[in-house]
Amino acid sequence: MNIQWFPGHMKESMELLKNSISKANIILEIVDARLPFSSSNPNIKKICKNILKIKILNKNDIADPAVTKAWLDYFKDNNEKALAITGRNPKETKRAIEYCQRITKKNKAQKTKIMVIGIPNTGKSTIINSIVGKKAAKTGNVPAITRHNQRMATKDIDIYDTPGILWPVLEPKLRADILAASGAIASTAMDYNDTGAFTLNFLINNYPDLLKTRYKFDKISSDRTRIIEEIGKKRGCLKKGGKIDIQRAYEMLINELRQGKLGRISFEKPENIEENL
Ligand SMILES: Nc1nc2c(ncn2[C@@H]2O[C@H](COP(=O)(O)OP(=O)(O)OP(=O)(O)O)[C@@H](O)[C@H]2O)c(=O)[nH]1
Ligand SMILES: [Mg+2]
Repeated sequence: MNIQWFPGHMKESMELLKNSISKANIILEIVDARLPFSSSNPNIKKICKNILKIKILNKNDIADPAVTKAWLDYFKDNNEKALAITGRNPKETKRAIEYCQRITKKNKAQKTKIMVIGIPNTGKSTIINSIVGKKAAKTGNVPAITRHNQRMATKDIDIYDTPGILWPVLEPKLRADILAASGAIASTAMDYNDTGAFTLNFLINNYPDLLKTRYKFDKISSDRTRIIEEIGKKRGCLKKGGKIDIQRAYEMLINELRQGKLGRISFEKPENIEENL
């Protein structure tokens, strides 16, 4: 199945973002640390114009630490400012804000105006709540929770939350698959069998030991169907009559991966991004 998800509200949000971006003197682009390339909206560069931008690699707590380090080196080599954080952790978001304040070199009397942008479900609203110290913005574990721009303020900063925005054609397929597996695509726009098969294959090729440990396999079978059936059996994903519900088993696998239950996993490395261009 071809994955596309660009509903009307995202198109409108993009227009609004274009018209409101100049309110900011610094932009935080929140990407998912597990997929820092694929989770960066290719249209963002154009609209950010000359405004200073920092890439925040969020959800670092569930990304592969060695791969995150490689990404930070990659961004540094490409003269892009980037920080890896865990957005739920106020100490880490404070570090991000202090960094913003340092590099905007603001006139002390003026507030730093920060616009937080990115694709759906990367943790924008969570980061803002952690910065302002209260649950000011609505958050959730499904994409497209934030639907409007919202300004929050502290003594020193104004910070704007914005809706997550994708782009009209998610290509190539590998990029769309990675986005779907990570949780950036609405469940109604993806097929759990397809994304599940992609995810299982990815884990077998890249993190076989994590898969073995989580589902208590002695070895990884060469038969993919058997593996997902075993997972389904272990998680009680059964249909009437005791047959394994493969779709539910895939959904379970994807959800456990998204929650970091298999361990710290990254979907892409800097040396592979050509595959996703
Ligand atoms: N593991 C982990 N989960 C996080 C982190 N930050 C946010 N989340 C989770 O990611 C999910 C999405 O968080 P939100 O803050 O609603 O994301 P958003 O980018 O505002 O999403 P939209 O408004 O839909 O675009 C929630 O389940 C958060 O708890 C983090 O640093 N680590
Ligand atoms: Mg939000």
